[in-house]
Amino acid sequence: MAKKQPANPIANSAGNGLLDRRLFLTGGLASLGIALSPVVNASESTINRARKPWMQSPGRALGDYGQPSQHEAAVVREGRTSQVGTLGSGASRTPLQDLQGTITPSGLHFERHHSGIPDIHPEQLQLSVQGLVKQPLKFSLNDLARYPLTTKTYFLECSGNSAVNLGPNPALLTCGGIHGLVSASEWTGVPVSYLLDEAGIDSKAKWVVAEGADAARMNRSIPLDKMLDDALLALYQNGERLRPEQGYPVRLLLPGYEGNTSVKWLHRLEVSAQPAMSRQETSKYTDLNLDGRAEMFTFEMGVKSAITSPSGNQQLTGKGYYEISGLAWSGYGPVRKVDVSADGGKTWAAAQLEEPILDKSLTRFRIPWHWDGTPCTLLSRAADAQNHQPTRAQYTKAKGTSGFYHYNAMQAWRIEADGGIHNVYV
Ligand SMILES: Nc1nc2c(c(=O)[nH]1)N[C@H]1C(S)=C(S)[C@@H](COP(=O)(O)O)O[C@H]1N2
Ligand SMILES: [Mo]
Repeated sequence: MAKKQPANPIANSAGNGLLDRRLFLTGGLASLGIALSPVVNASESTINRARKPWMQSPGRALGDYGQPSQHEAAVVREGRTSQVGTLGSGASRTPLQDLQGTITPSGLHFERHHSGIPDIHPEQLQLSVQGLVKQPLKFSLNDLARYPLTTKTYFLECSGNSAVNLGPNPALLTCGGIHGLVSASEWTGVPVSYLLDEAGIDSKAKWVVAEGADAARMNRSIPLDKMLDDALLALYQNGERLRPEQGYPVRLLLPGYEGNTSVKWLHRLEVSAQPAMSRQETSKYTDLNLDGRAEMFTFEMGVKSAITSPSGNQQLTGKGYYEISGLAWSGYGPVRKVDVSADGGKTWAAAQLEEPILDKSLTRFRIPWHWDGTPCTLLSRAADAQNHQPTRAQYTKAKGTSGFYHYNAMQAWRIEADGGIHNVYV
C-alpha cells in the first residue's frame, strides 16, 4: 500500500514554497517523499550492463595541459565588448550561472583591460619602489619570488559591475551578463608591506601610486595604510602563475577594493604625499551623487548578492523541488547573512551559507525551494557586519540613477508559468 503523503510534507520557512535551509541536515529529500529521478523497474535493471561506445576501445592519450570536456564548450566568458576599432580594450564576464562553489576557474575570470593584454617576458619586467622612500629599490621577478609568499582567497569586482540594473528597463540578461564582473581566486604573492618596509617609508608619505606596464599605463593612487595592511603583489592565481589577462607576471591585489585599483602588469610603486589625481581617479571611477558632486576615492565594494540558479535565461522544467543558490560578497569583510524571498520581497528566509566564510571572498548560499508552478519573483539580500544590501528603490533614492560605479542593490528574477526566467525591477 502506497504511503499516504501529508498535504504539505515540508515546513515552509517563507512564502511561495521556500523550505528550511536545514532540510538536508534533517534527513534530506527521501524522508520527505520527494523524488527527483525516475524509478528503474525490474526489466530495465540491466541498464548499466550494456557496453557503451566509450567502453569498447581505449580512450584518448594523456595530455600536457588539461582542458574542460568538449561537452562544456558552451561555458565561456560572455558579454565581451571592446572599444570601437580595438579587440582588447573592454570587458568580458564570468558566466556565474554555469559555475559552482566559490573559486572562478582561471580561464573564466572576468577581464577588464584599458588597452589590451600586453605580452611581458618575465625576465624583462622590473618593479621599482620609489618616491618618498629612504632607498629606492628595483625588483626582478626572481627577486620577488624569493620573499616569503602568502596565499589568500579574495574576490575581485569591477566597480562597474551590475550597473546595467540602473537602466530604465531591466536588461534581459543572464546572471553573468548582469553580475559577471566579479570573480574569485586563490592568490599567492608577496605582501606589499615587505617591499615598503625594506625601502623605508618617509614620514610625509600618505599614498602609493601604482602603475601598470600596459599601453594604457593605467595607474591609481592607493592609501598607504591599505598598502601596509593586506595589499598583495600577486604572482600566482589558483596555484599557477597569473594568466596574462590577470596581469602576468605580477599584479597588485587590493582585497575588497574596486577592481580598477588592483593594477595589473605592475612595474612601479611611487610613494607620495598626495594622490596623483590621474585619469582613472578623476574622470573615471568617481561616484556621482544626487547633488551633482562626484565622490573620489570610494574604494570598498559594498555588500552584494546574486542568485546564480535559477537565473536569467534559464528554464525551470515544471513545478517541484529546486535548490536556489547564489553568491554573496562584501569589500568590508565576511558575509554575515543572506536571505532569500520567493514572493518578491514580502517574506524572507535565511539561506544556508557554505563554509568557510572568508574575509572579502565569495560566499556560496543555498536554500531548498518547492515551486508550485505559478509565476513568482525570487530575490536575495546579503548583509556584512555593518551593512545590508539595499533594495533598488532605496539605492536609487539615495544615489539617483546617473551614477555608474558601486551599484550593489538587490536583484530580482521573475519566474513565469512556463518556467522561463528574466530580470525584473521590484
Ligand atoms: N595595468 C592595468 N591594470 C588594470 C586594468 C588595466 O586596464 N590596466 N584594468 C583595471 C580594472 S578597471 C579592473 S576591474 C581589473 C580587472 O582585473 P581582471 O582583468 O584580472 O579581471 O583590473 C584593473 N587593473
Ligand atoms: Mo573596472
